Amino acid sequence: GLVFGLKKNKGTTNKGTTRNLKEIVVERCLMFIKEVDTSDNKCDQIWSTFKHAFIGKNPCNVKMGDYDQFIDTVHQYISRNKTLFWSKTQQIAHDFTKATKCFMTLEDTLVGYMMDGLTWCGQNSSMEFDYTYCPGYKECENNPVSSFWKRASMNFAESAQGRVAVMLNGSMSQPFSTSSIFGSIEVNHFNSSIISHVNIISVISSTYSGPCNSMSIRNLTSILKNKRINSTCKAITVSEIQNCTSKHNPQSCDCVIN
Ligand code: N1C
Repeated sequence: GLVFGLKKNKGTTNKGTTRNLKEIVVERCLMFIKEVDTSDNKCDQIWSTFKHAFIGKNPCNVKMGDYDQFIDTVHQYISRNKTLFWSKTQQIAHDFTKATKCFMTLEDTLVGYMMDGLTWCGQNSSMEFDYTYCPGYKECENNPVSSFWKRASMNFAESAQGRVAVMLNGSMSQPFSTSSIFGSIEVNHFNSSIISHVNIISVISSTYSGPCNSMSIRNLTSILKNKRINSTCKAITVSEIQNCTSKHNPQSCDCVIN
């Protein structure tokens, strides 16, 4: 079975809007600006454009485009050669970026950091949040949370430059899936004039599984090739990654992704 990946909220009952949503989001925004990125951002303005995207709307009718204004309000610089994408490897990808700081996932940018792990939705004909229930992907595709992550991912992928990396789950039958956000949105928004190379990391549980020449990963390679983007693939085990990240030396960046 899977020893890593996305375990949060799958198959469990839906929750409503996270209590104290505004306080949490604004506090995270202020903290991020203070500690991580001192760029010119106004957290009250960011909060109001975020809220504007979904408040007063049917929570099954919030689309990616509803977050356009929010995305434009957040000013975020993403350094070259640092972007890490992932699909079905949420936990290990974030453990890696937290331990090494060599790469940035969407959650290491202001947009993703503010909303990580939260739930939100509004209601038709009311200016209130719904604290009892928010629809998930199974109820309707155009829900506020899913549309947010799609829109944020699109922006993140468009701004990726230089050598980028993606961690896929090599223990699954389809490590690269065209129905995932990575496969359906991010890859399609890679800008081949600014991306020079994609490092595909197939995360596996043992050295005998999930080679890079599976149909699924070859499909990703050929999609990238059609976009004139070079790629290489390397299989690495969960324990190798954990060994690399526990050393805390500058070499640990190259140890996983090179
Ligand atoms: O559908 P996925 O993975 O391929 O999406 C992952 C991909 C990453 O590269 C990220 O840049 O898209 C971005 N992304 C997030 O950063 C993110 N944080 C939390 C996409 N989704 C994100 N979530 C939630 O996890 C969101 O609710 C979405 O539906 C899942 C997708 O996870 P996945 O299927 O493992």
